[in-house]
Amino acid sequence: MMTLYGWGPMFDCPSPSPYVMKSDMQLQMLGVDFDRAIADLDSVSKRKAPYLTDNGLLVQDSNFIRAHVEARLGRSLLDGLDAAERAASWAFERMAEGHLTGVMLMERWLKDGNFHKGPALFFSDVPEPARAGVMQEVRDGIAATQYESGLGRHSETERLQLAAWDLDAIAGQLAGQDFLFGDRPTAADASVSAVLISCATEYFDTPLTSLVRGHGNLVDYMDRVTARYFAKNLWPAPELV
Ligand SMILES: N[C@@H](CCC(=O)N[C@@H](CS)C(=O)NCC(=O)O)C(=O)O
Repeated sequence: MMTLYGWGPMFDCPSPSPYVMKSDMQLQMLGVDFDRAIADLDSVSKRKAPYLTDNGLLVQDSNFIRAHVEARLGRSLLDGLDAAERAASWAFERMAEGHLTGVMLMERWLKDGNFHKGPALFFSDVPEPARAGVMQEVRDGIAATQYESGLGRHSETERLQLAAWDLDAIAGQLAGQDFLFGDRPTAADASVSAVLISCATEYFDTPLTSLVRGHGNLVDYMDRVTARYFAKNLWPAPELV
């Protein structure tokens, strides 16, 4: 039996993590039976979720989770796509996860109001006297990482412009289709829609919400994906709040 480790609904999203949503959707797309359990980041070497266990074998990272399950089943979430579509699929995933997510992360973690009603909840198990210091250390680390990547050197207006160009590209690819590459979901739909849902949540005070929701086809797409994969919460109660 496979178990996917992550977190269920928070911040008016099916998971606080776009990567957990992505793996959840991809396992559903592949049609495998799996359990869901709350992640314990201290128990795995990469200290990130999602991770998967499959009869004792540990697989870390959403990309390797998909590759593992596809290899086991002998089929792929890219089946039916031609070479150009497969290339575009990977590029859209990397843009959403490697770029757009950076903007979303800064909006959630580095804006005080958003941080305190959102990611601060992850620190509820840190003893009170140490909590503020630990939270500040983590936020400083995120700010430093984003500065190193270059994203943190832009003004907020510039960052949002970059996000708007990502969203234009996704909306342009989707156009009037149900999914990114036609009428059935493929690998990139899980990755891209999870990032869109994370950016579009109205839980946080961020211009990203209206940037995503300004594209009617992206709103319909998120609704379609949510109805298909997240109609019911199958995650155990969160241990983080
Ligand atoms: N490349 C990884 C990214 C996973 C990731 O960044 N997960 C975040 C949650 S959104 C995490 O576990 N962060 C904990 C930490 O960095 O300490 C994947 O695709 O699975």
